[in-house]
This record gives sequence, C-alpha cells and structure tokens, in this order.
Amino acid sequence: MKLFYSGNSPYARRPRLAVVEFGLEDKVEVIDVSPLNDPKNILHNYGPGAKVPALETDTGAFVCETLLILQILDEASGGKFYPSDPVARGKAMQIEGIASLLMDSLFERSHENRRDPAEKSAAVIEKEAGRAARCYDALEAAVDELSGPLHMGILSAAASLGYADGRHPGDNWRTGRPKLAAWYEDFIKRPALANSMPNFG
Ligand SMILES: N[C@@H](CCC(=O)N[C@@H](CS)C(=O)NCC(=O)O)C(=O)O
Repeated sequence: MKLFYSGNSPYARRPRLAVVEFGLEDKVEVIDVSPLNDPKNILHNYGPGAKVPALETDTGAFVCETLLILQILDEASGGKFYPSDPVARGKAMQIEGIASLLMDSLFERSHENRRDPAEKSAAVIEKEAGRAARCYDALEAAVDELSGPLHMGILSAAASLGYADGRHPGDNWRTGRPKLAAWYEDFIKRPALANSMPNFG
C-alpha cells in the first residue's frame, strides 16, 4: 500500500504514527507529497480531494479520509489498532473520537484565524475555542486511559495536541491540566512521535 502525506498535516500524522507503532512498515510505503498547494500535485491524478492523508490500497482503491484509512490499516495489522475487549475497545474509540473532534476544531479555527480580517468570524473562533477547551478537559480526565496499553485513540490524541502546540500556542492547553501535560511530555519521547513532530516555523 502507499500512504500519501505531508509533514505538517496532523491528519496524516495519525496513520504515519500507526504504520510505525503497529508494525506496518513492510506493508505500507509512506510518500511525502508536499507542497499540497501545488496545482500539479500528484494527488490530483488519483481523485477529486487532493488532500492528505490518502491511501492507495493493494487492491487498487484510492481512499481518502483519516478514519477510513485507519480502518484499512487496522485490518492490515490484524486488528492491532484497538483492543478486542468490547469495554476497552469502546473506551479507545471514545478517545479517538475526542481526538478527531479536537483536530477538526483546531483545523477549522486555524483557517478562520488566517482569513482576511473582514472575512474572519469572531463567533466561529469563539465557538471552536470553546470546543477545543472541552476536548482538552476530556483528555485530562481520561489520562489513565492515555497511559494504558497503546491504541489508535492515544496516538490520535497526541497528534491533536502536537497540532495545538503548532497552530494554537495561545490555548496554553497545559495550564490547569497537569496530568495531560505530564503524560504528553513523556509520550512524545517515543521515536515515532519525536520523528514526526510538525514544524510550523
Ligand atoms: N477530513 C479529512 C481532512 C484532511 C485534510 O484536511 N488534510 C489537509 C492537510 S492537514 C489537506 O490535505 N489540505 C490540502 C488542501 O486543503 O488542499 C481527513 O480526516 O482526512
């Protein structure tokens, strides 16, 4: 399979992390397709979205959308991404959902922040900042789960927090969330995390 990514994409970082952490490096070739804003970007040859992550499967499908890609990679790993026990699996999915919500919210706010002042919506920015704060709180409350056996929700939570640091340093998400801050500082020492840290200059 081929996984297309760009280095600073928080979405693409999730399957990139999974490939390393769940032992798929022999099955998945990772291909950097940045810069994404190049109209001749190779992704335009494959489908309408031209977004990362994108996955070309061994059966010739070209699949976009992070959660679908993770589903395919999970199958390729023999189901390593989520626990098999139903209760643990539900908790892992709960974390994955919060991490996804957080990433979407941060992504939307970052676009809104970069609009021309006349086009910017203070209401959207405020609404998404509130949603992100609730997600940070939920992750702080779930830190025991984050510290447990590795699953995809944990990797996605780390990717979202890394993106928060890059695009929304003013969120100061560590303030008032000491358990999450301590967990994250330790977790990002894992080579897969350290080697894929985004750099927004
Ligand atoms: N809903 C998509 C979002 C992916 C996405 O927005 N990726 C961004 C990079 S972080 C992208 O490819 N942007 C290129 C563009 O907008 O042209 C997913 O979950 O995979």
